[in-house]
Amino acid sequence: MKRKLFAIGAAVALAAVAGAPAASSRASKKKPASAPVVAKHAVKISTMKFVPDQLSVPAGDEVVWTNEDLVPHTVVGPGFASPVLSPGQSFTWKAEKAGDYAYACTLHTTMKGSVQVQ
Ligand SMILES: [Cu+2]
Repeated sequence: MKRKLFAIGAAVALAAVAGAPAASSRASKKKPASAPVVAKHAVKISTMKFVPDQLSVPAGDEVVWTNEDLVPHTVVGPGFASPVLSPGQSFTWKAEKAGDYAYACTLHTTMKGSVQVQ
C-alpha cells in the first residue's frame, strides 16, 4: 500500500516535470516584452487640402502629415507646430491627451483639419 502511494506520487512529480518544458517553450514563443507599439495615422497634404481633414485617434497614437503637394505647407494646432514642410517632407505628432485639436496651415489659412484624440 505504501509502495503504491509512492508510485502515484512519482507519477505526479513526473507529470509536473514533463509539463514544465512545454510551459516555458510556450512562454518563449511570446513576443519579447518591449515598448508598446505606437500606431501611426497618416494624413496627406495634397492639392491644398489635408486628407483626411478629420481624424479620430486613440490617445498615445501618432499622426503623421506628409506633404504630397507641389508647394510647402505647415501643420499648426494647439500644442504642436511643424516647420515649413517642403514637398515630400513629413511631420509627426504624438497625440498624448484626449481632446479636439483643430489645426491649419499657416501659409494657406483656408487649409484646415482636425484631430479628435480619444
Ligand atoms: Cu499650406
